Amino acid sequence: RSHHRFAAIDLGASSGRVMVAHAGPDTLDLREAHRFTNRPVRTAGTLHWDILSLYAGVLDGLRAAGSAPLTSIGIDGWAVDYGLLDADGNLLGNPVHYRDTRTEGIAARAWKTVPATELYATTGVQYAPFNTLYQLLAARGSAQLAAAKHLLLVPDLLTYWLTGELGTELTNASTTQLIDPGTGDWSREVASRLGIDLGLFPPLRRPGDPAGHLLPQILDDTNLTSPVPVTTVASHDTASAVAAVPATTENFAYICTGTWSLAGLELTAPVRTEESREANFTNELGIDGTVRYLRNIMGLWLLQECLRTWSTDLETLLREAAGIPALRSLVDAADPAFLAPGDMPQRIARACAATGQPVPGTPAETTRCILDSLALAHRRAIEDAQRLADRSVDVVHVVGGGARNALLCQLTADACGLPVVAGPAEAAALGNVLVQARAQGLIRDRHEMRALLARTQQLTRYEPTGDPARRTAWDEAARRVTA
Ligand code: LFR
Repeated sequence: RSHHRFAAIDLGASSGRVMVAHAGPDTLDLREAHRFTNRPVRTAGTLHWDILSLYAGVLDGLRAAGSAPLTSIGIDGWAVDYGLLDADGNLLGNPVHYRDTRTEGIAARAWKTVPATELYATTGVQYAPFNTLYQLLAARGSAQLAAAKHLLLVPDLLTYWLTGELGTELTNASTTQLIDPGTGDWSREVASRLGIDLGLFPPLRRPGDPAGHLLPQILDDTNLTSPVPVTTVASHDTASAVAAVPATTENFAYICTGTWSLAGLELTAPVRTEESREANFTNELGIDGTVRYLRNIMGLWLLQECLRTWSTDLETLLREAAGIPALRSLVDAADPAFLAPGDMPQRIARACAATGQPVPGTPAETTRCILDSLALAHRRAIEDAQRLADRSVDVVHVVGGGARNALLCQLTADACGLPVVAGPAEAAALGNVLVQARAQGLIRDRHEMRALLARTQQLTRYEPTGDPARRTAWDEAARRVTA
């Protein structure tokens, strides 16, 4: 057979999905077998992931994948969060959600032991309150952490339940702020100075490594035909998505859009200068030892959270927003005030009022404010990345769910003054599949992966506006807001 059948489990902040793909040297098609919502739950004041419900969704998805043989399965998901296991392998409590506020003020205390500059010079990871490092410091002294034998990042936890095997996948581990992206190994000195026990992490594995086989019980539950190998993929969803950027040249920037916008460059070595730290750029690891040099931008979360308040449909909002004059009010899409769940329209209104700008009065106006602000944040990230990494790009690839948002893509092209190539929307799942296909020897390297994507996926090109007045307006807006 020239192509094989794969399953990709891809867990996002608002939904999880199980996708089934046929992939080979000339084939790449993907269909959704099952999608399930990911709804965080607050108990006793702490925001959690409902991990058993997600796992049940994964099993439903594998059942829906059909009983034809699967060559392998791969799992990717969001970064930084983890579950703890006791010595018997039982989960100790539900994983805490990165939007929980338990890490407030923790980083500032950690920096008294290891200064922020030193921490960045080693780990290259941008400051975010939820980095695994700060979560572990927040949990220090808890009975739960004291009882823990193993720590598993979320995709690694699901892999463990499916196969019984323990491992720590490297691309995701690079988001813990405990890895040195220059060596691809743990920053042992940082960990020991901060009192973090690296022994909690099972051995590192890399994309393409085997991760065991589905346990007999799971084969029974899902009607899958044995044996079904699980392959380690780039288990950080953003790493999988970057692997699936359909670039045809070297000089590209990417924006992985979903709940977050992760905007930046693919490099061969980390950039850990002071300037880079001050600009809050991160050096996460990608496949083949590449570095994902990017900035985390609050992303479509701002809009998703508004939609929860409004219960209006997105299509209508985007149509109305497209007709509203550009750049009337802008917010800083990186402002930590927007991180936690809650009344988003009100927080945006407050931010506009506090900066003396017109306060959006309707959902469509708020939507426009969000999309303009996001496009501007994309521009700033891509400009800064080029300057800090001393590289230049001539195209911006938008992948992930936001690739379907034509208004956001056009505004991003206008703001950046560069063509935007949008798609694939299911980049994380495709990157997941392609790494599995490569592990089977069906595809040679990441360049072939990208060429296959460019040949097989439907992509949409957005040219920046040629209108000099509009270009000037974006330049002025960029000076007005810091993001
Ligand atoms: C995107 C993502 C980002 C990470 C954030 C939190 O889904 O993985 O890369 O910063 O979620 O884990």
